[in-house]
Amino acid sequence: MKNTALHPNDGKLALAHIAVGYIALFLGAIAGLLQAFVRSGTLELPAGIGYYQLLTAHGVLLALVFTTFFIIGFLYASMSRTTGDLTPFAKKAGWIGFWLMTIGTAITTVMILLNKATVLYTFYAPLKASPWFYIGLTLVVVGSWVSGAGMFSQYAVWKKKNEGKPSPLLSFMAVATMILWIIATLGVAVTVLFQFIPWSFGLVDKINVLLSRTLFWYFGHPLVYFWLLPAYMCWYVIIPKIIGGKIFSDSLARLAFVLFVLFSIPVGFHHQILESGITPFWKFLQIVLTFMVIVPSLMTAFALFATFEISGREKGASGLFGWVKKLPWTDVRFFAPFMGMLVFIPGGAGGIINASNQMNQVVHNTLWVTGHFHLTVATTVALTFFGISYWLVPHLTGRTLTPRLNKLGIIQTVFWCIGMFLMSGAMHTVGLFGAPRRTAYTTYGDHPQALEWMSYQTIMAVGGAILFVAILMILYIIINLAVAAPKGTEEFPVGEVHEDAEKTPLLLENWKIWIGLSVVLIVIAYTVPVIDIIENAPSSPGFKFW
Ligand code: HEM
Ligand SMILES: [Cu+2]
Repeated sequence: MKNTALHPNDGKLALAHIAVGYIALFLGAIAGLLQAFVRSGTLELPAGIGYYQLLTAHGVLLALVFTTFFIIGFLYASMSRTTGDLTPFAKKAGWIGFWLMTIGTAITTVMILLNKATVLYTFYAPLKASPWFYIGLTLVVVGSWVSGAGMFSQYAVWKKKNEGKPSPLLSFMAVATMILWIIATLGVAVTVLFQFIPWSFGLVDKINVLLSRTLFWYFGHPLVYFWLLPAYMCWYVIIPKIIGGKIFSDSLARLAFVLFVLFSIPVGFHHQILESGITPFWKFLQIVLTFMVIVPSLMTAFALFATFEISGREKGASGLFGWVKKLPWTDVRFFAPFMGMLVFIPGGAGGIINASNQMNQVVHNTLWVTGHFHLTVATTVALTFFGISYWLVPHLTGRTLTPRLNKLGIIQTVFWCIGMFLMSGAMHTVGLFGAPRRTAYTTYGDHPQALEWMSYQTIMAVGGAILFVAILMILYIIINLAVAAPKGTEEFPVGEVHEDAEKTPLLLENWKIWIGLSVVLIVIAYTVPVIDIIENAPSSPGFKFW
């Protein structure tokens, strides 16, 4: 493994992805800020902009574009760092993928801005957007597949040169993440290519709504693990190095990733608990599989705290919690992802509530759900991605993270946590009182219950404003790290495995077994209900309500 900076060409590829990701973050956050103000009744949108138009832009730009671009950039950088300079094929695939994704994003964004695709980021049928919206999304997905192919070939070349050795942990994790992504996106590709595109072009009149939603959620749940796994890469491999410790166990980390690949896909029905037309047995089965994901999640929590404690004790900490003081609290490369980890505790607990049949009835389609994913993706994942950017961007541009920018990063993290505590806390609470998500400002004819929600929606707006300040801060820091910070070398931290850890069994690297098992689970969980849906679910013409 080389320790110097990445090959400049590999660095450019990663940087290009990260740049598009941050542009999407900025645009999406503007929409988010406006939404929070509209919902509280403080703002009326000018120029005929619709609330749902903004909400579509927010969901697409943040949940789909910011995440996917950042992740692919980070994964490419990780591959180059741990398996050596990218092969010409991997590099070419990376650039073709980048341009396909960027063109797709541009088409999709323009359609949303033209108000021709106000269908929210879940694009539920029978809402019908311009075909170009779906074509843009298809290009994003196909582009990501091409990038995936580049990473797989890079990995295969390394394996061939290093027969019998386990691959570098970070590359193994990048490959696992892309395998999960490709299996998952097959579902959304099928529905978009065979259902939405022909239907939105008018080639067919009707669409099987339940089938399209089922295929969407076949993708939509693993999507959240596609966001999380790169954050876990940082937690498992990068944080140990930053805190001056070692990776607790290489095998445990790999096993956790394999389990995520297995259990995060055949579980989409937990987003459809209240959907009619799916027999309770199949919902039950998929919810049982959903809860299996708790196993690798708790393994991760265990391994991380073990790393923190062992490293603290090796530095001389004593007592039950003495190691806490040994953590580098003033280093933003540690602090931001660590706060992300902490927020994942209530975030994960909320997820268990959402996935539980009875409790889901209480929170379904309320602002509680929105509160939940602003903790998980918009805080745990986002803060970890910021934490990665603080060293990755200067590493790629040949600059350094200065003490001033480091300090600003700490303040940014604190702002984010305070803003999110207010916004997400108010969303969770008012959701329990029944306030619906995805709803513009309304008092429902001054209904007393709806009036009760208003003070919470005001707190949401205050939190949203603080978050937006934090967005401006992170952009200021990133731009500085990219073009203005002093020249120098910033480390790409990669942890080493603790001497006491067990040797890694090569079985964990046998992708044929894991992909095979994943397919078996998917076939068991989906075949019968999907045949039932194809045969019996009614079809609907399209609607345009905006
Ligand atoms: C400046 C920071 C942010 C603010 C002020 C904000 C605000 C909001 C608000 C008010 C809503 C709810 C709208 C409704 O249901 O009526 C919302 C929805 C959403 N937000 Fe954010 N948000 C922010 C950052 C993020 C980030 C960083 C992500 C993801 C990485 C994200 C992902 C989402 C998603 C996926 C939705 C759901 C969209 C839908 O229901 O179709 N948000 N946001
Ligand atoms: Cu889910």
